Amino acid sequence: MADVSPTVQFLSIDGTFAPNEAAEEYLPFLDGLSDEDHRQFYRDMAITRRFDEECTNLQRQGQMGLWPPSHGQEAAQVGSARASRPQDVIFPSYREHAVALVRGIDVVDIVKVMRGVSMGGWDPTDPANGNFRNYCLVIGSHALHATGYAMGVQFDGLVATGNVERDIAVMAYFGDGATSQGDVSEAFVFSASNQTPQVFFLQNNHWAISVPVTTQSRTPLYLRPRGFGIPTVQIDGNDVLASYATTRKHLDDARSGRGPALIEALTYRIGAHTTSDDPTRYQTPEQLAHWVARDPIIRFAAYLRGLGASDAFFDEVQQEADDVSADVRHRTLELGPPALSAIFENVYSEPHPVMAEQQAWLDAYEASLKEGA
Ligand SMILES: Cc1ncc(C[n+]2csc(CCOP(=O)(O)OP(=O)(O)O)c2C)c(N)n1
Ligand SMILES: [Mg+2]
Repeated sequence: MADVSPTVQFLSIDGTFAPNEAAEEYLPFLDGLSDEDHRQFYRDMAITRRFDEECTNLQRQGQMGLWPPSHGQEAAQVGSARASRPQDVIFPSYREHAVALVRGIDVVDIVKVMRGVSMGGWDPTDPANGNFRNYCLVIGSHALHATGYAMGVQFDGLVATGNVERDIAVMAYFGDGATSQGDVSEAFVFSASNQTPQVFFLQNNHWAISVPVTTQSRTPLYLRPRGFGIPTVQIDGNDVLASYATTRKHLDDARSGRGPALIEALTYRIGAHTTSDDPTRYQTPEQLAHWVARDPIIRFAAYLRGLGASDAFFDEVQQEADDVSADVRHRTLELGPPALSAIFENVYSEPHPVMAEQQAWLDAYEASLKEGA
């Protein structure tokens, strides 16, 4: 395959800054990053890792129905999210906890969704929520929502005006498994045809629940959208700088009217698909060890130490991460159960006789239990 280009990487596995050939064109997009920006990348990743562990524990203790971990995918998420501008609009799937954190979502709102006490968690139209749309559990469907939204941005003339504070790019996050969905292919067609201002951010974590990516595709996934006319790049998804620089370039291009792009971030789901799953049934210990050795947070910590970060910095971030997770635990325990009536709300936009009948039946049933007690 002549057009297989190497994977963009800035940081080698031991944290040395050693951009490879594919990274060269993206080097200018690291310009302007301060020491504090680098430290923020680390902080975002470490807090997300800690939050994610706490949520897994809370689910095990019966506080949530389900938890989809982000462990291992923090660099792909933080680099790309930090590359976006406030006015950009983000369409996540259900594992983008680091992106949610960066965009300013109160992460307890994610817990509410997984606990079943909220239908959507947060109001995506509230400016406080960073243009971060709701989590989407219907695989791949939000790629279409994102493309439709990006077409709307074009209709509204909010792209390529040269106003960097106003021009909007759209970014959709989805997984390797999602690329097998028709919705994603249709999104590519409409995006390419309309040259929409958007980035498709594909986290190839090598698994769609228990189905390996090798079963999903006979070709590297980043080559596929090229057939639709969408430029693509494959990156080391465990290198936060690669994720940042490539996303920055392609979001900038999108905002300035140069059309869409897809970034395939090669990463790995360390552990379970969700807390309902037992990955030891299909992940081999060797493959797991290979990827654990490429942990994105350990790699970036080594890089920061090379830049002079001290133990005091890492201790401070650990304390901050512990504080965030203690707060999440505290507020989760206070959430209580969902109201029973909630299952009838939002089924129809207006009152509906069948819903009223079912609710009356449930109320009578609940009352009968109390009578019998
Ligand atoms: C349309 C649809 N089909 C099937 C499912 C069940 N399902 C939930 S997650 C998942 C795998 C998705 O894998 P991938 O896109 O790689 O994302 P990852 O979970 O690895 O982040 C499937 C098949 C679903 N939620 N929606
Ligand atoms: Mg996957």
